[in-house]
Amino acid sequence: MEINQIFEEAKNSIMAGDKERAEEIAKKWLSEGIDPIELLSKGFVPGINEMGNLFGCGKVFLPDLILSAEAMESAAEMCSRAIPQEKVEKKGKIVIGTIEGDIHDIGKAIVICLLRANGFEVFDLGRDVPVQAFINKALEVNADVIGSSCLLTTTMEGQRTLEQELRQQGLRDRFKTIIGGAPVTQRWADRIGADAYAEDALEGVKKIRDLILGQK
Ligand code: B12
Repeated sequence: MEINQIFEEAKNSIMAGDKERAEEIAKKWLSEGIDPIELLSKGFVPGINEMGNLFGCGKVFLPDLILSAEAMESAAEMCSRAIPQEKVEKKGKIVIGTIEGDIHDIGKAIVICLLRANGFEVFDLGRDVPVQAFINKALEVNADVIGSSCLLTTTMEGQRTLEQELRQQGLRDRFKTIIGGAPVTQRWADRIGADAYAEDALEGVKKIRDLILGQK
């Protein structure tokens, strides 16, 4: 089968909310040696993004979105497991989570997976995480970078609060910060004073590497 056709099938399985089909596709093509990052980013992810657009303009409803999200979670997990892990000394410590009030975590899971695959040590706080929990964990593990994700425009404010709290607690120079999530932009990062912004997981790994190298 042509590669674009595989991506198209992967996308369709997510849009149909067909978890079994998505798993079948992942299993088959991963075992045939397809690049898991490509299958994710060119196949499954466009499917969930398209569902988001349709949901946004009222063409599909929440139950459909939930089914698609479940299929997406499963496919993302299978692709993540297939990404070869770099067995090197840990390159740096990252504390990461989704901002309080926000339960979206599929994108964050992909970021974490690529970071781990590239030899970083990641502490995943999960989703709906209060600002102070990011700071406490970063202090506890002596993190290099704090990463926050948010998918709702309303929870973006939490990323600003994180910057403010770090400053108020005299910790702003101790950790680098990176922000991400669909509504987030470089402009927002500049406005709130975050050290970096990444549009996707691959760029996230690169920016985090730069932040850590620049720091040492
Ligand atoms: C899947 C999904 C869900 C799933 C989430 C399942 C889960 N476990 O995550 C479910 C169905 C539960 C859900 C619920 C809701 N959702 Co929703 N959801 C989405 C959807 C379709 C896709 C998100 C996604 O997974 N994308 C795929 C991943 C791979 O992309 P990503 O998250 O952007 O992540 C990438 C980058 O952003 C970046 N990145 C992400 N985080 C980070 C962090 C760092 C540090 C770095 C470096 C990079 C990085 O790297 C990732 C990989 O490349 C979006 C649509 C969209 N366009 O985003 C809507 C969307 C975000 N949801 C929306 C809404 C409204 C909701 C609900 C409020 C619906 C409701 N009425 O209940 C609830 C919110 C509940 C809550 N409190 O959070 C709206 C938000 C609108 C807004 N203006 O804020 C969107 C935009 C849909 C829409 N068009 O209206 N949702």
